[in-house]
Amino acid sequence: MKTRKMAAVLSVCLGLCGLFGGEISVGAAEEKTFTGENAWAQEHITGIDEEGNVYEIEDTEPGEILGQNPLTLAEGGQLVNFRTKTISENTYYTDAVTGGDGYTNGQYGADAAYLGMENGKVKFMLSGVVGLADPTDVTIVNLEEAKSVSHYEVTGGRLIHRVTVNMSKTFAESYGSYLDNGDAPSYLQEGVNYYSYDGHYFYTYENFSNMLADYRAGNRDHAVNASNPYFNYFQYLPFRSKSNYSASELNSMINARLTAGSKLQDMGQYMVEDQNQFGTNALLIAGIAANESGWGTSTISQTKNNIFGIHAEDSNPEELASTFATVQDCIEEYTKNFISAQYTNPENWKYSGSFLGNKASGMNVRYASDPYWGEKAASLAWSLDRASGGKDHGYYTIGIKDLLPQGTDLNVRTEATTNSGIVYSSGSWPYQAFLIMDPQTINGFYRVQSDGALNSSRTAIAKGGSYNYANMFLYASASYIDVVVEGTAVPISYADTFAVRRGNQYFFKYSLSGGEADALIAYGRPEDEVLVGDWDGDGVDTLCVRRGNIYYFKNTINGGEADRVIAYGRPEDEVLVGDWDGDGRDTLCVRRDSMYYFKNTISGGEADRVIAYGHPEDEVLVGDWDGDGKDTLCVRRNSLYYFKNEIDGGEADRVIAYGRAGDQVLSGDWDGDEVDTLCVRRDSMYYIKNTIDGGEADRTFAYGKAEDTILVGTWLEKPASENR
Ligand SMILES: [Ca+2]
Ligand SMILES: [Ca+2]
Ligand SMILES: [Ca+2]
Ligand SMILES: [Ca+2]
Repeated sequence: MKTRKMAAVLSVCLGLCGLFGGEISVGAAEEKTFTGENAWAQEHITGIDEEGNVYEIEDTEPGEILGQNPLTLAEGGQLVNFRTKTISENTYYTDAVTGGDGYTNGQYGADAAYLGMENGKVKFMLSGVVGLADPTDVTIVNLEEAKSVSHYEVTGGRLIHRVTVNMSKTFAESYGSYLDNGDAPSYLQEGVNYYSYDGHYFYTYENFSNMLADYRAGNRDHAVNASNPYFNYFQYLPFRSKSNYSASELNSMINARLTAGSKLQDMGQYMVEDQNQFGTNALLIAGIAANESGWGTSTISQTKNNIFGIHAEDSNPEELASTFATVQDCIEEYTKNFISAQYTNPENWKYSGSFLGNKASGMNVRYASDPYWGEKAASLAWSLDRASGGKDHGYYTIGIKDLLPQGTDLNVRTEATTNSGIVYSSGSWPYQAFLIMDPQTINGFYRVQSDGALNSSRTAIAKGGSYNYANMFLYASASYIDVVVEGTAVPISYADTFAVRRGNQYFFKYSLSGGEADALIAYGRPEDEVLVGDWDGDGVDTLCVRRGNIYYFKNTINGGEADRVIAYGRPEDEVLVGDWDGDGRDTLCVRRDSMYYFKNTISGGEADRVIAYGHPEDEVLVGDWDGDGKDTLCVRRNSLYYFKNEIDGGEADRVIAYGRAGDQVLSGDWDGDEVDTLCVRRDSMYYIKNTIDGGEADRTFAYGKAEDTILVGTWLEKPASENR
């Protein structure tokens, strides 16, 4: 087994510590060994074609090595040639920004930008990383003598990266890869070749030497997008995101790409299941699996159900690779123990950022010798997404730390203040991606999805691989993060949102938007009546199942035994829920025609208050209409609403007309200002209004099915930092 001692990894301050104030952490030294996770990929070099097919490159002998010895180079030379070795030999280098070791394989990407000699080493930029290589490992090539040079082009509105694997041959002679980088940005034109060795800033051929000068100077002044760097969405989408495709949709999408006998048949569903359990975006996992297994056709996948080449040690990959009873087992092992527990875990030495990335940052740094491994998986994710309606790309807001290789090591904290504990720091890898959960900052911080799985108090990294999207978030200073993708995802709400009930299944949604549920539980029986309230005053609403006059209260959102059972009133009573006395706990009110029997404790016995109000046929809503902390009634007659702010009979305090007589109406605090307002429902459309008056809805969206039973509640406890 070829392994390599990692040099001590020290956070390099680069003289910027003072400038970055308290948000820079000093990393600890560590020493590790590493090898590619899928060394089979070094025996069988693969590329990707225009159709997203993964094919084996057969021309893998170094042959005649193009270029000159760096030590005897007279002058000139713009390119570094890494194709100087046989396929099983990696080239190791030092990352000039982080000080860590890196590795690449010239058979997967031949050319790099030549930045000159430094302390006897060849300085280069390749796949984003600025590195220092031993002069005996590489040659220097003049731009004019290379028959193929890696570049970007716009084809059919797509940004395509053509990667050369052999500069002594043309693309037609040597194949290389054709990597879809997504929708081409508007500043790039069809018919022009653009050059970039970081994938973010593009240069024309005329500016090739200016590009090298910019790289040496640490700026991108001559790029066509000098102030607007490009970030390939799926290459920089954190793993701690969710695909919008359902299990059955991802199955169909992948199946449509397969040839008979592929091991990926019907595996999309497990990628979605494991995503929801281990926090590993299913579309990204599908992209990795497709690349690592040649869409489920590789020998290791066929003979060992190993679609990721796990433990295919390079001394004898086909022999040593792990065997799995089923492909499903392999997906679980990979998502839980490789991605979640290691590559996305900032306390694990393999972590370099929780996204596919390239050689500068992301999983690609330590995972694969192929410098375009992350871009390849992203390319296949693009191809799946593009063929299926594009539901995923552009959905999340992505922020980047360091738009240039600066080496900032950013603290990530429990709350939105520098007084709060540091849970982890990003490390000094540039271009690190953060999933920004809410584009609105709090006290100068973004709420971000945590890369590492967290303990329940969000104060430390938890081991084991399980991940909970709603509860595992942290805060990072917005001063060090630039938003490069403004997503369409609606932020998590800590006020009222919806849950859909189907039989005894409850699908909870944590934002006021459509799409897949965030949590699902089974509780009680399909015929049960269900009530929602905050029975214990902890700020979170939970369920109560009613059978006749017996009420089964539950204080957590999960199945299992009730926390409290009481008998109250009669089986035929209509029951309302509200906080009638403003103590923070919801209790019941029994209605019999126009008589209301209010109870301020969860117990049987006499009512605390009895009033007569409205007519027996009135529809009644409950809410805190004036924000005084106490719930009161609102009587509805067709499209007229009579709001009352005290619990007594007599005249309404306010009357408005809203919506149509046939509308279903819900009440809730949709915007978190502690005042309840109305939401009109028409089939599966919801029209939310944040003030008590008529007129246009503040927010409209489709959710679930017209026949669904809908519940309203605050399902998540509000974190301290979210008091805006
Ligand atoms: Ca509660
Ligand atoms: Ca109460
Ligand atoms: Ca009130
Ligand atoms: Ca409100």
